[in-house]
Amino acid sequence: MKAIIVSDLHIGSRYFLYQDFKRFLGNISEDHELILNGDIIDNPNAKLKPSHQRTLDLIEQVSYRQKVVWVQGNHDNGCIPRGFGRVHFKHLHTIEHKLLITHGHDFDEIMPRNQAFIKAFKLMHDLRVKLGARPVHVANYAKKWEILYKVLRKNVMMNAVNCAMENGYEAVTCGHTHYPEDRIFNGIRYLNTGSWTEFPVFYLLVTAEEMALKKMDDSFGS
Ligand SMILES: [Mn+2]
Repeated sequence: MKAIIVSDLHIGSRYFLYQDFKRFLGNISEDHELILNGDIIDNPNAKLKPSHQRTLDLIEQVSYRQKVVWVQGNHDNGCIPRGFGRVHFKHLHTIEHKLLITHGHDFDEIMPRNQAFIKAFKLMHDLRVKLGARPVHVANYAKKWEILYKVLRKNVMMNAVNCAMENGYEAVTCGHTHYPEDRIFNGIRYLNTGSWTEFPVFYLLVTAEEMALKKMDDSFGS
């Protein structure tokens, strides 16, 4: 089975790189399963601008042609766009006993416990942008807070790895942290597919021979 996995598109967010994603979708071969690993929509209650709505429509079209799985994240949890093609909505997905696929918010013990802090953090970020700082997604801003960000990434990775190990998977892939990485921890491979709100963008390619985190322009011509 061949699959392509991406996460954290955040369709609807001003930072969603919709043109790049459109190009990416247009290049996926039909014999690959497309797996959208959470936070595909930024805010299910907000109306999408036409360019972002077109992205959703394209995903729907792809689902008539090949298998599309949408694994829910914390942003799009419970959000099922009405009459959305043949897309399969799931909480987690697996590829044989090779790979466990889940967004990763269930492994995050830091953010849900610190809502007040996160709210203050987001306000601070908004204010910076209003004062003229280069607008970036809030997760991108968080990366400047290195220690905090490292703790968050490590927490998600360790819990993901433990979960994979307990359930007999060789590898696990998540999104959520917006930080692409490919590591081995306690003998389990952990792959994070990053996000589509900042460059470079990544996708995970799974074939019978390999599992590889690829930068979009490695194989998709510009
Ligand atoms: Mn996200």
